[in-house]
Amino acid sequence: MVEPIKMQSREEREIAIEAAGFNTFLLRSEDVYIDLLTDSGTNAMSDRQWAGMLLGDEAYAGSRNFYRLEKTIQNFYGYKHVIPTHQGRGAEHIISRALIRQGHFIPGNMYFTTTRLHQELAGGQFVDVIIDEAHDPTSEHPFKGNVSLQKLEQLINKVGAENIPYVSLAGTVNMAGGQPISMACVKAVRELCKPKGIRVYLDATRMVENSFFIQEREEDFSDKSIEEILKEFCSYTDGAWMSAKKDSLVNIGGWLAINDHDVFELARNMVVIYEGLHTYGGLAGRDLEALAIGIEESVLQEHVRSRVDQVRYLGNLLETWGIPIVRPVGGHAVYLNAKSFFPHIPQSEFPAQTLAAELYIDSGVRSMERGVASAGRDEKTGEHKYPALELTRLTIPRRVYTQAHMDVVAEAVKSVWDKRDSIRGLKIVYEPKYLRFFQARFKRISSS
Ligand code: P61
Repeated sequence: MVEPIKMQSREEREIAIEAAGFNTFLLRSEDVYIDLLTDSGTNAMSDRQWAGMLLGDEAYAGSRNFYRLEKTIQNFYGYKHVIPTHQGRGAEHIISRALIRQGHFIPGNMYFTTTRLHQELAGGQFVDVIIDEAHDPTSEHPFKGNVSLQKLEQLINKVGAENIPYVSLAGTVNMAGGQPISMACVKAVRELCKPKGIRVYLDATRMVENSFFIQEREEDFSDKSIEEILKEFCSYTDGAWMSAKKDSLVNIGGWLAINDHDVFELARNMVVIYEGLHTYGGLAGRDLEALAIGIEESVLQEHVRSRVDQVRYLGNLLETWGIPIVRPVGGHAVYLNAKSFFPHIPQSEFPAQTLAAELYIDSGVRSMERGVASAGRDEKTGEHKYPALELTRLTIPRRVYTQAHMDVVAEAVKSVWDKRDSIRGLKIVYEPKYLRFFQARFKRISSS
């Protein structure tokens, strides 16, 4: 199937971004030329997946597609019990409400927007225990998603194991640049936590891509398959939540998987309040089928390699022109380092948001801010949280674009790079309370 795309004039794009409050989330997709906003739900489904869509068993209860999906997740991820959800944040909501109480602390390898919000809404406080290198865009550490065991241990000693419902691990780490966590690290976290009775839960959203990096970079794993690495990694955790819209190559879907039977029962009961019956979780039977097939396809070596290599191709092109990006290039996106791109724009004037808006105006390429707008405000002081990383994400959907598209994107970024000195920052003029970056509006700061 093909879809016509529009190439608009610069003037038309100026009007569109102004109408969108300089926020790429508020653009109409019709007004976008190459869409690198996200790899979430934007992947192309295969012929097998589309064929599977015709096999939907849309029974309210006990759909055969659910049992196939359950078996597939048990097979590939290795967990005992499975609950489907409409997408990742549905699963985050349920696991957070099931395990977190007021006054709890949840250590994790860097925050993710929706994950942290659900943990906070359940009464917990997220604590970042990722290694320091993750906050440095120039560090070449091969596993920048690793947990600092020292930071984790310090937190446990300070607040007590009984106040830590689980360690929240993500593979790969989205906000750090799609950076992986090593097998050695998850094992060590497990060893530290197990005797203290602290559970380890995994955000498995891009764990297939993480497994590829383990295969490539970690000793003893080069001759293991993605499938074997994925299953071994998950075996060191007690459960996982998943946004299947990424690794699993579907447009919608998610799940929660849990080994402990009591926690599973609690979560399975909650899913009927917020998502739907526990055998469909807000999804149609056909979606469950496409997801099961997507999981099988997602672990194929050639698929993962070509996917990660395409991301690197774009990163390497940008680097040859001296454009600052997060190193090493991660699994699903190239992250422009907006602080270095616009050293004259202070972080309070949203350099990464500015870069996303300017890139769109210049070329019609849509990207996403991952900096101060995404980080939100400190609840107590009301001030912006200023993250060390101020990034603009060029996210590559799976099986959608060609290398030629990557060339166009690189040239588009180069064009903004060449005029970077003349570009001014933004001020925020509207922001909602939760996850403000999705709906906030900005205006250009005038020169006078
Ligand atoms: C993305 F700007 N990611 O990267 P849901 N965990 C992880 C994710 O990457 C993730 C979810 C959980 C998106 C969509 C998105 O601040 C944002 O299926 C590691 O989207 O509910 C989603 O899964 C949540 C974009 C989400 C954002 C939050 O583009």
